[in-house]
Amino acid sequence: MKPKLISFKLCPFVQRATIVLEHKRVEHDIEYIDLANPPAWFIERSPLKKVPVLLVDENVLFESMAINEYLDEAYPNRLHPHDIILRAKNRSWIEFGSECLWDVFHLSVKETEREFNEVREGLLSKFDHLEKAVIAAPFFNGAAFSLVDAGYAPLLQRLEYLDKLRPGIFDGSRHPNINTWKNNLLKLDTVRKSCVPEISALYHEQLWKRQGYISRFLDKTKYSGDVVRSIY
Ligand SMILES: N[C@@H](CCC(=O)N[C@@H](CS)C(=O)NCC(=O)O)C(=O)O
Repeated sequence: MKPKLISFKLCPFVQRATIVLEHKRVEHDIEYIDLANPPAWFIERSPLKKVPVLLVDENVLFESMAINEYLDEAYPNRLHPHDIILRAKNRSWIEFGSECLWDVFHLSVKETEREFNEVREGLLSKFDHLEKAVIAAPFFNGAAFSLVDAGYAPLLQRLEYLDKLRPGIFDGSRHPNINTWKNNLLKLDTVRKSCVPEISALYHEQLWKRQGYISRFLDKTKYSGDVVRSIY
């Protein structure tokens, strides 16, 4: 049976898994759920009530990186490095990327410019460390695309969207390796196909519903009526 991914269109953690599914051309089904109103079967089956969940026969896999490691081991063309130290370091940096993703989430919800800038500075300080670890020629480890690249592409994509709205959030001169790596990842077919085609419009709509400081930079003519605030 094909694996089935339980997804939410805007979730960057789900996108980590769809990148690997695309990259390895794994035949799979996707079911999108509304996280604001999750179905009862999902609450029942997802231990943390979070997406992604991957259903493999009767098994419920959860946590994006556990899912990606399963996909990497189950399908040909291994993405994690062979060397055990490099593999462990990649796992560490993926975990670091999850922390950065929470910063990007906070950039979307903080209400004042001051709070927004505090989160931005926290993220850029994390990037000072990441910058030294990224080879970016063209990928994190060098030539080969790996799970760590899949772990960061959704984050770098959202950062790009935010930076387009309010230029200067990301600083390519402070983080040139990350900048090159970001550009290399965002032009990959597997990354472009890993989310729904309307992702940037959906992301903007989500920013609007979150009504954080960044939403001031959206084109307000696109959003009419009363704002129904929601983090989803
Ligand atoms: N550590 C998890 C994070 C997954 C996560 O936070 N997913 C969010 C959507 S982007 C979610 O399902 N949130 C639902 C909730 O917290 O109720 C992973 O890597 O898979």
